[in-house]
Parts: sequence; C-alpha cells; structure tokens
Amino acid sequence: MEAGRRRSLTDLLVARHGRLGDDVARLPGGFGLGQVPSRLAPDAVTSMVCGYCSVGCSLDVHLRDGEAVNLSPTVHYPVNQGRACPKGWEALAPLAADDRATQPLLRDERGRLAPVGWDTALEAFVSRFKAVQAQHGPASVAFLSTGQIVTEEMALLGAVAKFGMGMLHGDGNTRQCMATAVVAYKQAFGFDAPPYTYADLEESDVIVFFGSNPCVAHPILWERVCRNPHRPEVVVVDPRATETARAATQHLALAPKSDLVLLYGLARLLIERGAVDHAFVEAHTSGFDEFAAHVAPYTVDVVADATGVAAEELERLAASIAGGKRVSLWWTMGVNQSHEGVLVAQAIIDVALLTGNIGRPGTGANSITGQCNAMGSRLFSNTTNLFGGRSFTEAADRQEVADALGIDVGRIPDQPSLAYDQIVEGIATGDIRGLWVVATNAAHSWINHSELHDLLGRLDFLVVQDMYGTTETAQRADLVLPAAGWGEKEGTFINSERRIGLVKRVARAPGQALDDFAIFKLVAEAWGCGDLFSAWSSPEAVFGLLGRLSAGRPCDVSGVDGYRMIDELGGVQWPLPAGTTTTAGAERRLFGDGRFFHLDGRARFCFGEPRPVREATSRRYPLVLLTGRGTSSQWHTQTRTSKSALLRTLYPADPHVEMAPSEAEALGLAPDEWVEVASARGTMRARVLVTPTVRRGQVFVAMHHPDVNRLTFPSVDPQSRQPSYKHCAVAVRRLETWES
Ligand SMILES: Nc1nc2c(c(=O)[nH]1)N[C@H]1C(S)=C(S)[C@@H](COP(=O)(O)OP(=O)(O)OC[C@H]3O[C@@H](n4cnc5c(=O)[nH]c(N)nc54)[C@H](O)[C@@H]3O)O[C@H]1N2
Ligand SMILES: Nc1nc2c(c(=O)[nH]1)N[C@H]1C(S)=C(S)[C@@H](COP(=O)(O)OP(=O)(O)OC[C@H]3O[C@@H](n4cnc5c(=O)[nH]c(N)nc54)[C@H](O)[C@@H]3O)O[C@H]1N2
Ligand code: SF4
Ligand SMILES: [Mo]
Repeated sequence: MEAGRRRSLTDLLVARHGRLGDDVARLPGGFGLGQVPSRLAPDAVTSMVCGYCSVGCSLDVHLRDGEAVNLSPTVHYPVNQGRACPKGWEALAPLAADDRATQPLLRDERGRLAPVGWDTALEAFVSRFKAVQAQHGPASVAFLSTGQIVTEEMALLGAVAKFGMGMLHGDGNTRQCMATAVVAYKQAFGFDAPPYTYADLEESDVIVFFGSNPCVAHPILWERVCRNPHRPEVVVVDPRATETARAATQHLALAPKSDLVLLYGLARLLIERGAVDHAFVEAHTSGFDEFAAHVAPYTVDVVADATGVAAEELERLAASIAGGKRVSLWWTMGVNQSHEGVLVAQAIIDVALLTGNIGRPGTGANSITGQCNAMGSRLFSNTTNLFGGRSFTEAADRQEVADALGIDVGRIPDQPSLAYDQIVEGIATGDIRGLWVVATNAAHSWINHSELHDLLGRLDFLVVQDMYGTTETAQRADLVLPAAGWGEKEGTFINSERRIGLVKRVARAPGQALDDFAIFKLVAEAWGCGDLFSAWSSPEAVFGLLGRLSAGRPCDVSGVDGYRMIDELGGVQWPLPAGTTTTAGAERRLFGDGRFFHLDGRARFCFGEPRPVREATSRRYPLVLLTGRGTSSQWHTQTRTSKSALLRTLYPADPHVEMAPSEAEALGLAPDEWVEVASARGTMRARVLVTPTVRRGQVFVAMHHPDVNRLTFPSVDPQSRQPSYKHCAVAVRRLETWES
C-alpha cells in the first residue's frame, strides 16, 4: 500500500483513542476494532474468559458507560462455576498500570528509546527487516510469540510472517511449556489431543498428579477436585511437599527427574497384578507386548534405588490404580520441563492405556496446559505446525491450507520452523539477524538467559511488541510496539479441556497502543502483502477462516457458528464439525469409541531408555535447583501481576530460596537471611525460607524473579526441544562467605 493511504489508516487507528466508540466505522475495510459500546449495552454485565491461566474461568465484567469498572466470577460457566483465583479477581488492575507502553519507541542514534508515531515505527520495522532479509536471506528474520494472545491474533501473525514476509522460523513460548505434551500426544494418539473434560476431576475415584501443583498453578481445577463426591484417592508425585501434595492422600516425593523409572516400575507392577485391561489393549492399542518386555526389569528395588520411593509407596499407588474404577492421570511442568519429558509423558499415557483408563468419565492421560491460550498456539499459530495441526513438510497439507486461504501454495514454507532454542542458537551463529518478539518476556523467562542477553545485543534489529515498555526484553529492543492487552480487544482462547472461550473489549487501550490484531494488519499493509489478508478483516472473520481450515481435522471447529454461539453456550469444546451440535455447559471428552487418530485407529505404547540428567551435582554445586510457580497471585515474569496492589500483598516481596531445615542448619543459615544462590552460569540473591516441604539436597526458587534463569542449565528434551527448567546444580552460601 502506498504511504499516503497507510498514513491515513494509522491516523485513524490512533485517532480512535481520542473518543471511545465513534471512529471505527470510518476504518477502511474495518479492522474489527469494534469499540466497547458496539457490542455491549453501556451499563451492563458481560462475561469473558480470564487472560491468565489455561483453566479458562469466565469472569463477569461490570460496565459503566461501556467500560469495565469491576468484575466477579461467572456463576453459570461450566469451568469455574462462580469461582476465581486472586489473579482473576484482579484481572483489570494491570490494564491501568503506569508503565503501559502508550507509544511506539525507536532507539535513536544516542542509543535511547524515543517515542515516535506509528508511521515512523512501521517504516523502521519494514525497512530494517527488509534490509536484513536482502543481505542475509528471508529466513534471517524470525519471530517468537506466545500462548497469551487470542487465537485470531496468533494465526494472523503466523500467516503474515510466513506467507507474507517470507519468514521460515517462528516459535512460541509454548515451547517452554507444552512442546513435550504435544509430541507425546502426537506419537501416542496420532494428534495433539488432550482427551479430558474438567468434569473428570469430579468423576474419578483415583486422581494422580505428576509434577503438577494445581493449588498454586491451576487453583480452580483444584477446586474441582475438592468438589469430587467419590472420596477420591489423590496422589501427588513431586519432589516437594507442595500445597497440593500436603492436601493429597498419597505423596511420592521422588528424586528430581526420576519419574521415568518410577512409571516403568509402576507399569510393571500393574501388569504383574493383573491390572491390564486386555480387551481394551487388544482392541484399541498397539505395542503392548514390547512395552511389557521393556518395563520388566524395573522391579520395586530398581525403582527405590533410582527414585528414593520406597517399595511400599509404589505398591500402594499400584494398588490404588489397579483397584480404581475411574483413574485419571494428570501432568504438568514437573514432567514437560525435563531432559526426557516426552518419554515420561508417554509413560503416563502408557499406564492409562494398559489399564483402559481413557475415553470414560473420570479417566484419561491428561496434560494440563499452562497459558490461557497455549492450546490455540499449539493448533493455530502456524509455528511448529501448519494451521490445524498439519505439517509444513506434507505437500497435501500445504495445498489444503493454500486452497482454504486462497493463496499460492508456493508461499507456504515446505520446512518446519527451528525450535526456540535453535532460533537462539541461530542468533549466535549469525543465521538469525532480525527478531520480532510478541507477548513473551524472553529476557526473563528463557533458560540460562545471560547467554540470551548477550545474543540480543548481536541482532541487527529487535522488535518487541508488548503491553509494557518496561519489560526486560522491551528494554533491549530497537523498536517497541505498544500493544493492547486482555480486555482491550476481542477474540478467543482455547483452554486445557479444549474449550473455546471468548475475550471481549471492555476497556480502552491507553495512548496509541493497538490490538496485536491491528498491529499485524498494519505490518502486512506496510510490508506490501496486505492484499493477501483482505479476508482476515476482523478477529471474528479470522475465527471463521480457522473453522474452515480445521474442517476434517481432529480439531474441527467448523460447526462453531461465530462468537455468539460461544457466548451463548458457555464456551465450546473442540471438536464440533459442521452439522453437529452441542448444548450449553456441555462437557465432552475424546476417545469414547476407542478410536484414536492414527490411521489404524489405535493408540501406541511409546517408550525408551532413561537418560542421565545433563548437569549432575558436584562438590562445588552440591544442590539440585527446582524452579516453578511461587504463589497463585504471581504470574510468570510479573509484568502484569506486580501491577496489582492487592496481589502484591499476597506474595513475598523478596525472592526466596526454599530449603530443608537440616540443609539450612548444615550450611549455618538462619531463616530470612540473604544468601547467594550460584550455578556454573550465574548467581542470584535470595532470602532463606526454611521449610520441610523441600528435601535435603534440593532447593526451590520460584520463577517470578528475573535472576532465576541466570542459574538454569540449558538442556532440552531431544524430541520436543522443551527446556529442562527444573534441574540444575547450584550452591547456596552466606553472602559474606561468598564475597570473601
Ligand atoms: N499462579 C500461577 N499460575 C500459573 C502460572 C503462573 O505463573 N502463576 N503459569 C501457568 C503456566 S504457563 C504453566 S506452564 C503452569 C505450570 O503449572 P505447574 O507445572 O503445576 O507448576 P510448576 O510450579 O512449574 O511445576 C509443578 C511442580 O513440578 C515439580 N517438579 C520439579 N521437578 C520435578 C520432577 O522431576 N518430577 C516431578 N514429578 N515433579 C517435579 C515442582 O516441584 C513443582 O511443584 O501454571 C500455569 N498457572
Ligand atoms: N526457571 C523457570 N523459568 C520458566 C519456567 C519455570 O518453570 N522455571 N516456566 C516457563 C513457562 S512454562 C512459561 S509459559 C514461560 C512464560 O514466560 P513469558 O511468556 O516470558 O512470561 P510472561 O510474563 O507471561 O510474558 C508475557 C509477556 O507478554 C506481555 N503481554 C501480555 N498480554 C499481552 C498482549 O495481549 N499482547 C502483547 N503484545 N503482549 C502482552 C506481558 O506484558 C509480558 O511481557 O516461562 C518459562 N520460564
Ligand atoms: S484459575 Fe486461571 S483462569 Fe481461573 S481465575 Fe485464576 S488465573 Fe484466571
Ligand atoms: Mo507455561
């Protein structure tokens, strides 16, 4: 598009912030920037899903003059049934923070980030990235995105970057989080398909959590467990005695990263005790005999030796599973973030398959997702997978997408993207020279990020698109694009149980901040490929496109008739193919007919050899560092949750290193004392929290402090390339000793 028309477009976009609600109609083509009052009565209550975790609670937003003034949890929503955790209750607070990015910022010749208009910002974006591509090839510019923007936005980003701008590489922070589950499900089921519905938590008689702390990380799922009327056996497999473990009926405090041996031992015991559902295994699975032979050597003694879990504890768990009628097995980051996470996740799936605990109420091998829209990212971000869980390397898949979108198939890359760690590596080798980071704070959250900090400085051009200009990553940018956040735009999220929920515009983005959707559209226009995306006119139009793209796939949502249907039904779980229907509040699970997504319809037993951890403890670094979520009031890198005065009262202001009383005593450390935690890669300061929840030889630091990832060791699972955030070797010392 020529400069004149683009300028008038940006002027209009920016002008819309002058007065709420009266300028949108003038937008050429309409960008779906429907203002608050366009869909909602001025004084009303409207419900929408929460923008933090993957539970996907619904919140009733109370409006005055069309703008949000307050909120409360939605009572009639199948997910949360009137409950919310502190983050949900405080979801509006981060929107009003002082450090919101309100204008594009461009690094000037003195090296400072200076405010510029959108036209200048877009001109810099296009000219700098095009210059990089001209010199080093189209694949030298890459993007890193997120599981925290609406599906329509991530789909548009994936399409604009790859089909329009010629990028080959783009990955999401979902790599840090869900890649392991994706690979495990694909290999076992033939598609990335979490089988469960949340009602299963209330219908099980045995519930086992592996590396999962729902009391903190998915509080409303824990509430669902508490509503289970069957007096369930609740088992937690976690090195720490977490909030969840302490509320459980069994806690297996295994040695960190010994889950695979434990699970193989568990499978062996179940087989030995005759707990195999032979009818199910024979009719619906393949590879059982090989699996049984594989686990035969894992006796209770081998398990006790490798995991520290006593024979009686393992026997008790096996007896519970063997005796259970409805057994559900759940896992989260203690499994996914591991040097062998895919094998562990598959071993959990194997246990469900061999006992026939899948496809029935209260059962399943169930990966709990992390971010509000990690599931959208897995299926529709066009990063690792081509739209709809397809493959970039399959010519037929590329053709289907080209046909559905009306684009030339030659625009679709025939190679998969590099994974996140490989993109980082590409910066080191000079293959990646330009990077566009959207809604992720890599300079805090990436593993061993001191290295990343160095590498960001080597880029020819770094663009960061975020709600805040103050994030560790935005501060490193050459160009900051100010983005609207949750509540300031519309679209859909897909939660852990495959439920599509709606996000609405109930607040006005500050200053010149724009929806990510509008930013992607403007980028496409400025780049000169806007015409390719004329059908992508609004989030809801894109939702329709994605529905068509999903048709015939396991994640088929072609039967979801627009946002109104989602709103009226209380969310809709995939699949819902065209011509099928569902009812309000329905809870649906997969595989009730025993048919999986492999061509032969069977699920596969998948297994392999355990491997040693990549960084063992040593005399210099004698402790294992575990990391994870600290409290239900903190979210990741804290760009949002730290902006709520209320939430700030609910978690400690200083970082803490949690250690066993005997450890603190041996090191001569007093409670609350400041110490240095050091690994071979870096150090951080923290206060000592003496607690029996952590075993001797291990310490725990929450991920919410930026320095924690100066310590972590950058190993990844070889199949999923998900980083192993939960295991590295550290030392803890008093500050004086350390400094002397
Ligand atoms: N309050 C809050 N909630 C959140 C988030 C947040 O930042 N704050 N983030 C969301 C996101 S994106 C995610 S991915 C989820 C994460 O949700 P979870 O995975 O439940 O949370 P984590 O604390 O990262 O890790 C869970 C547990 O894994 C254990 N663990 C460590 N190593 C091992 C091991 O080797 N084996 C086993 N079995 N367990 C181990 C840790 O001790 C920890 O208790 O939470 C989501 N919800
Ligand atoms: N040591 C350790 N590190 C970890 C983990 C761990 O367990 N231990 N867990 C890992 C996991 S599972 C995850 S998911 C990652 C999370 O890591 P990140 O994704 O880096 O963490 P967030 O703080 O959620 O970053 C999201 C960013 O997007 C911005 N943002 C929010 N909404 C919007 C929006 O609508 N548009 C735009 N443009 N920006 C927006 C926020 O301001 C913030 O800067 O951390 C990983 N890092
Ligand atoms: S549990 Fe998750 S989705 Fe529900 S209110 Fe809390 S952060 Fe939001
Ligand atoms: Mo995550």
